[in-house]
Amino acid sequence: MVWVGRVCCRKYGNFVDNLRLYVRGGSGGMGLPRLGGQGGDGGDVWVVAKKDITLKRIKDKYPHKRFIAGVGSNSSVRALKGAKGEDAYVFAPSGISVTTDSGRVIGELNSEGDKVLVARGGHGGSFHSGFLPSKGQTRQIRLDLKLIADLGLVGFPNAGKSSLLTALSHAKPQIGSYPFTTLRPEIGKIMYEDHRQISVADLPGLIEGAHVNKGMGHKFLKHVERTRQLMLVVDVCGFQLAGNTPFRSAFEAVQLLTKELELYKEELLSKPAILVINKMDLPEAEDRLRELEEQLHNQEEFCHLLPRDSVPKTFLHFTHTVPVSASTGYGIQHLKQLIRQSLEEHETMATEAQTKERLKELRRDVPVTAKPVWGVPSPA
Ligand SMILES: Nc1nc2c(ncn2[C@@H]2O[C@H](COP(=O)(O)OP(=O)(O)OP(=O)(O)O)[C@@H](O)[C@H]2O)c(=O)[nH]1
Ligand SMILES: [Mg+2]
Repeated sequence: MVWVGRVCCRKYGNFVDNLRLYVRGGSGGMGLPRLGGQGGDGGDVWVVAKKDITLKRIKDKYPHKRFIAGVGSNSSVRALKGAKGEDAYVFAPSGISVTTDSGRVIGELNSEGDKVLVARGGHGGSFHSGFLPSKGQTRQIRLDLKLIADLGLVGFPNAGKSSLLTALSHAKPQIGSYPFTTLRPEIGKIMYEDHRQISVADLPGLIEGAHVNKGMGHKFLKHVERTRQLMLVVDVCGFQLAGNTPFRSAFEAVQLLTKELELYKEELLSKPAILVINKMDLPEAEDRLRELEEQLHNQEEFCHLLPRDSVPKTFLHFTHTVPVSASTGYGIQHLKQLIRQSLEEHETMATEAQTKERLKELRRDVPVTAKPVWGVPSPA
């Protein structure tokens, strides 16, 4: 049996984990030489951590990605001291580090309400400056989501996430035949022969209702936000949490996990995801795998198997679907290679997208009509 194919139509998602912004403090206001009046200072630009914001939302809401604070008021006979310009705020999620374009850290946003000053406003004109104002600070800054790992393991309890991490890396997480063996994330590193390392976060098991804080709930889902890609792990023979909860087949598990992610934050589904079908050493595994394969090829058609409100709005399309056995090691080497491939493809795409974006910005800054250069005759 070899089924390590792609069940994929949309190749990669568009999860945003970093963002480059143009920020400019406001210019100061003019002073008033006749009466010694002082212009108002320009407004400052701040990045502020706020709940329920994502980098993607900032990108969508401000496609130009320019944040410019207000200009200070000029000094006048009525108000010798001009008013300060209005501050501009960039609301961002917490778990962000704010850096300059060259990578120097300006500050970090770790919890809601944290603020980082990214561009100072110019001074208002006063006696000391001959009543002339100064311009505000201008900068390109980057907001980088602080990731805990490249890959995050997502699955129902007992799917074998910790066993898989053990098979892939040197990590030694706790493994148990009871649900919720893993209670907090553990990071393992997959080592490759050329010394490349990829970090994998073993996360607590997800259960139906996690988005409303059942099981490990939000605490767990928060960690999923901070990994570059997802690796869904299902038991090929299905899963039942307890005697009084329904049995879920592998296909149902995939959809229910998708639904939980969707209900918590739809954007999580735009991360590239690999599907690992574990426990291929079990006696009925081959038959169950064939069934799952067919169902994944026609996800919509098989959704009647699920309760209506558990059907996800959009189905996950995996970059790779890989049957393995964490116990026997079957498929593990291949999975290791696919993980690397998936991350590298995504990195290339992200770099290409960034280059394109920079080019677009450069084009915007260059005037449309080129000026003639000295010594070079301009075309008649
Ligand atoms: N037969 C078989 N059993 C496996 C395999 N992988 C894991 N198991 C068993 O499944 C049970 C659960 O494994 P864990 O690795 O603890 O599962 P988990 O997904 O980390 O579980 P939680 O931490 O509770 O979410 C253990 O008894 C493992 O020995 C496999 O490939 N084949
Ligand atoms: Mg575990």
